[in-house]
Amino acid sequence: KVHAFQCACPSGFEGSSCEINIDDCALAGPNACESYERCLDGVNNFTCACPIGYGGDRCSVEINECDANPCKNGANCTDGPGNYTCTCHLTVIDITSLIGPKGKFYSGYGGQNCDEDINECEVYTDPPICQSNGLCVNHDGGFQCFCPSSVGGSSFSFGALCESSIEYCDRREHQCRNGATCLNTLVGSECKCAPGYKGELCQIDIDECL
Ligand SMILES: [Ca+2]
Ligand SMILES: [Ca+2]
Repeated sequence: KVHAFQCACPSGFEGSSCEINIDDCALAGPNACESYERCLDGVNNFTCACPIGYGGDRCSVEINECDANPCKNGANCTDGPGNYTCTCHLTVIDITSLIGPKGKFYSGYGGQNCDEDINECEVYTDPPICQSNGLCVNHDGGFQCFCPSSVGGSSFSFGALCESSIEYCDRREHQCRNGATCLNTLVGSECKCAPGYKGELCQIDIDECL
């Protein structure tokens, strides 16, 4: 009888000299990973080369790309297959009731990750975001309108967008007293006092006895 020998192979190998690295992917079958083609044979095990967006030992886990918090400044994140979508949180300023359908403005951050400042002063030109020829100054995450002191001579503008205007004479602090008449002027207003009164607001009762 020929002297036969048999090696006790370490696990993962076979063959008369244990020279064969067992194909663990073939053992696991066509669904070893997401597919057999993505299976990488190892020694007594296999690993999976997952397609983008999938993970886990068998690539069966759909990665939630939103877990890394890619969306900034209060934006909502929507997970997708291998990607994500940010919905930016924008401040809506609506003055359509004053200037019509073009009077809806969006302020805040834009871009794919909602981390890029929107330059509201440049984005909005027709009409500009600041009404009444107000000066627009952009800043990170917002903007500011500096309202002109005079609109059309006798009124001034106010509001976040300088969207409102009011006659100087309607300003509460400039209300004339004691039956005086308010006159709008180019730089503000003045009070035309009734007889017997004086002062900026005609608040002083003239003492005729002096
Ligand atoms: Ca995903
Ligand atoms: Ca801005």
